[in-house]
Amino acid sequence: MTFTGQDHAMMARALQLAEHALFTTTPNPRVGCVIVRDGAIVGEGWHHQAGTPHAEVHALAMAGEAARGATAYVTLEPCSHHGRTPPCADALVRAGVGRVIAAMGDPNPKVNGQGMARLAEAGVATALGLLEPEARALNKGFLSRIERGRPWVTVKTASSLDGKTALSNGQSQWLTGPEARRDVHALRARSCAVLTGSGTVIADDPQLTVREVVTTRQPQRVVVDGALRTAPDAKIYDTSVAPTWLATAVADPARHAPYVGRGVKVVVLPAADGRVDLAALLQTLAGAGVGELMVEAGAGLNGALLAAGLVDEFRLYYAMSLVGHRAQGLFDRPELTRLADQTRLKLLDCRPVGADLRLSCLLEAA
Ligand code: AOF
Ligand code: ZN
Repeated sequence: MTFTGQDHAMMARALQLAEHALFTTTPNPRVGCVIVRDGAIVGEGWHHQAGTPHAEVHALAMAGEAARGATAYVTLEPCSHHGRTPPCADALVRAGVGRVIAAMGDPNPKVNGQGMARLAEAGVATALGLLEPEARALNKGFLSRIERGRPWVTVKTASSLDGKTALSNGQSQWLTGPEARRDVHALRARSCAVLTGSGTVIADDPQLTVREVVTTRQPQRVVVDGALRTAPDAKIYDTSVAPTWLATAVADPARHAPYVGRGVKVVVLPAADGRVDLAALLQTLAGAGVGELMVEAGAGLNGALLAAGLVDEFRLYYAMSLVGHRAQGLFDRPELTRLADQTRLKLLDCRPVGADLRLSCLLEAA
């Protein structure tokens, strides 16, 4: 099917609606829906939060009788399963919608084509693939979790222009300015979880919560601490603020007790040389519904994730300052002896944020 200019405009609107819930739907995808009758929008909706009605239900409620014979634009294939809510495909059929255009199929094995099939069986005209790249980008975490069994991993760094995060004496606050900090909090707010390492917890005692932008949900925190070096009274283990995971190679329950007592979920993972298996950790997190994982860690964990091929995206903030090459860098990795071994990134976006510079990049191979 060829799509018209109006089809594009309506799907773009549906994507815009889905973005209203950027911070809140995890582990569910962000989904928007627009219902159009005779060229006019008669219903709009988006999925707000897991366990609450899906996008189509809100849009159908707004459209009422006007949904009969109308076209529904949905950013994700309508569901066919009884989950926490009944199937949207059935609701669309019942409302008498004449045509459903979905930006992309839902890879959730419980749906996976059955939503479109159910609509087609009921005589509804269907089409798939309008603004699909945009729809996939919006739900890169949900898709990664389902299609690859691991979260979409974005490593965030903040450094001087010469790529240093801290002086060799450990001084690190602050390089980048308040605008960049707010931008980082927005990235945290959309993430299902934020990952850090024992070194960062010991050096900075961070909370890794969202404070600079408005949100109703805090991301989970995950600490990689192979040898249990972090203090159980660290701020990040205050689980009254947000859930915290502790990933360790130490299997002794007696040593877990001080963390467990604070409500921390301790996961024991396979390890080599006391360093936890990061691929196994990501698999565990995906299994628990973590789609978008943001990494705010030091050069050690950043380098280990990079070496293990587990980084998808980079969000690099640069202060317009120079601190010299004796300070601490961003990615700790074995020294390269051949330039052919360099990690190449693809630049997606480059913009000033306050007085700082922000780069968004993908791993070139991704
Ligand atoms: C839709 N419209 O707006 C969304 C869908 O646990 P439940 O019942 O909320 O179902 C969650 C699953 O439903 C989720 O994993 C995804 O496959 C689909 N999400 N489907 O028709 C929506 N959010
Ligand atoms: Zn649904």
